Amino acid sequence: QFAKPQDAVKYRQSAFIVMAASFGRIGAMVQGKAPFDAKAALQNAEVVAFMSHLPWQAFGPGTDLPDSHAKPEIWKEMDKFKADADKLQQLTPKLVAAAKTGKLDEIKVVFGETAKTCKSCHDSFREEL
Ligand code: ASC
Repeated sequence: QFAKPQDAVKYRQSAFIVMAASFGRIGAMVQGKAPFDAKAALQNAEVVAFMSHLPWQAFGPGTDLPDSHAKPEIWKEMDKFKADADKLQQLTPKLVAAAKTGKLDEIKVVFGETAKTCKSCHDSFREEL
């Protein structure tokens, strides 16, 4: 699927960047740093939900490049890594559902759970940036 390991690294980093941009836009609303815009929240939640499926395929064997911020634990504990990815993929449709209610309070709850899921996987598997 990827011609070179570096292509896989670029692919997954790009996917995370797009996902984080949309998640961050919702976060700004949740934190009161941006005005609540229900339509924008839903559009961004849909991007997060779609993107949450993409990065994991790019963590194949031989893609543990030293300057990629990915900890070697990913490849040593692939089952746990995959379980963390699955957890995110179970939560993101809930973020979409919450956004569809148009209620910031509902979005806040799922946003918080989702952010915790991001963070716990980063704590286990991402080198300090
Ligand atoms: C974000 C983002 C992350 C997560 C994480 C949650 O918006 O870019 O990596 O949330 O900070 O704790």
